[in-house]
Amino acid sequence: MIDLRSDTVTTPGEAMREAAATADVGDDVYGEDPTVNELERRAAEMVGTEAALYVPTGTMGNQVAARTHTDRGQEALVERESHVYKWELGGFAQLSGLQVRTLDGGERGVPTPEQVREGYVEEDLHRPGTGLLSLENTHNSKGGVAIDPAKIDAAADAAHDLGVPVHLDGARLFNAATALDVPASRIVEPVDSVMFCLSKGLGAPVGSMLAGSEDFIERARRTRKLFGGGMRQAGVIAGPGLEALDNVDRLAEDHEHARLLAEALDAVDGLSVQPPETNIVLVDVAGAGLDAEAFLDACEAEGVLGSAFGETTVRFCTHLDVDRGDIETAVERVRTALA
Ligand code: TLP
Repeated sequence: MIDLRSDTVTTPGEAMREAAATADVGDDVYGEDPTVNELERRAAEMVGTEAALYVPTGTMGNQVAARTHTDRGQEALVERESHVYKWELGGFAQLSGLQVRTLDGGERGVPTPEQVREGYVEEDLHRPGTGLLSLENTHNSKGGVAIDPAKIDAAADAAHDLGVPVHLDGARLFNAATALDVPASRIVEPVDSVMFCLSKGLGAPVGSMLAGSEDFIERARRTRKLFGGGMRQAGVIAGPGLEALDNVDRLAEDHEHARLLAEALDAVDGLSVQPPETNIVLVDVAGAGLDAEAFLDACEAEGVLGSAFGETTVRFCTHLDVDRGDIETAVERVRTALA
């Protein structure tokens, strides 16, 4: 089976298993796990922030950030197709008591400064006040598009001018940095916190990082505890996380595979493919007279897995566990599935 459902499906290789087996550990709630401490130090260094916090999942990283930045009852500005809005169980409302106001970030999923200003609500006797702007890069739902740092700067500056802090869901931050050929720290520069996942394209079995100022991370550490994310001898999972940081340099390979996949599938009758910018390929199957589920069932019968991303849209994701040969085989199988 060639599994292109997500870049989360990678399994840890020998080096990661070895790192897990040999990690120095301690109780991380006491701040005594040397492997976690090293991971937090390196992660902060890589994104150019003062500090970072190891969290079990990307969802927890985003939710901890929202809770740490805001007061209950405030509003959060989120993009209408963003992961925090669509796929985190309404966590901003459930876990932080936030009222969410959605902004339509258009084709690339990034709100303009005008939209931020229009969406802002000033606190008064009747109105809750805006407590957060949340952005996403790469934008998953829009097809893994890598948002130009200038666009992030503009939205973040507009929020800051209104005294609103900015969080970036950078689950695939390093994919964005690779595609844009800028250091990740450049993308992170204008925001107050960033979450990035170790468990996606970087291949770790588990874990994400939340990064920001020392003061923010100190408070986020308390929020993580509140959300049940205070871990103990977490070095056994942080060890593979450190290995994952070494996989940043190979993300370009995934992007190249996505490009090859997209080109080949676009040439198939009935399929229309958005040119990918990173490792996510969105395929519109309407022209084949199928909906996404029927198309995916046919693909699965031939040995290829993808995800439904809309009525007639399917997502294929390239990752560490598929090579060029797998991509070529996948294309053949999709052709057979449609025949
Ligand atoms: N995304 C998953 C699914 O939930 C859709 C995937 O397969 O792409 N932010 C973004 C932009 C994400 O894409 C994801 C996961 C998360 C946050 C949450 O990360 P986890 O799964 O670690 O909680």
